[in-house]
Amino acid sequence: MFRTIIYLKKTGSTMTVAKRLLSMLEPPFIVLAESQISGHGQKNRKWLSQEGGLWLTEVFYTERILGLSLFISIPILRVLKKYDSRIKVKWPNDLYLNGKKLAGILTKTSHNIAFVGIGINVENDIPDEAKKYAISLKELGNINKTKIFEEIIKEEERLLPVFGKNGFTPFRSEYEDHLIFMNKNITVKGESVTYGKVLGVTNLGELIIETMSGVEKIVQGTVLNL
Ligand code: BT5
Repeated sequence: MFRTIIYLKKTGSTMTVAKRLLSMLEPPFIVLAESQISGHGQKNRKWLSQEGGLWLTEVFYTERILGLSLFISIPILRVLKKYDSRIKVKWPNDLYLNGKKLAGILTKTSHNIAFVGIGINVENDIPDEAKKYAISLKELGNINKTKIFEEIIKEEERLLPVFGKNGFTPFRSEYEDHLIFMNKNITVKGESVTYGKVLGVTNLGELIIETMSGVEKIVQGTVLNL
């Protein structure tokens, strides 16, 4: 599926390049960079992107938007788990190891086109000031970035048709099995702040929380506990 891969040594952000390339290139394609100067997450939060990490944006057509951002964590989780079985997912789609962030995913959609930004700390060192919240696979030993990239793309290409046909539903229980804070109390900041026990996720990817005033489903937000 992803036969076109644009490789960049250094760029601002693969997200920005991918959007610009859309006027010249037919999806699906991938923009991959060795390093990014202005890598970003949601709400323009800075994403540290030194050489050695896996930084890419995938662009592809999709008829299905709901559940996409949670679904994308599944092929990545499956591949990374081969290297450390303790890897967990923090709703909606961050991957964590030992309570620290290993990978972040940024999903944007425009009509029926998905822009999926994936950042994984693989062979990069984590700067001292970020060591309290970030972790790299490098700490587990010699792990090859290209191999991880190829494995993720292969797994994603295998699973995307399943997602296209059935949505997030077939992946929901696997996701919940790896969900950090499952059955624990958390605080989520979305349109408002919600406190309660995590019961799981819906087939559309909403987080289900049992609060003092009943069960709530959260469409978008940030879990504040990590
Ligand atoms: C994300 O945002 O987790 C999505 C990150 C997506 C990055 C990829 S890299 C390729 C593509 N091009 C881009 O410009 N972006 C995408 P968010 O949930 O907003 O998390 C951002 C927060 O993660 C920051 O505020 C830091 O706390 C933390 N962080 C920043 N850099 C990190 C890193 N390298 N490893 C772990 N945590 C990091």
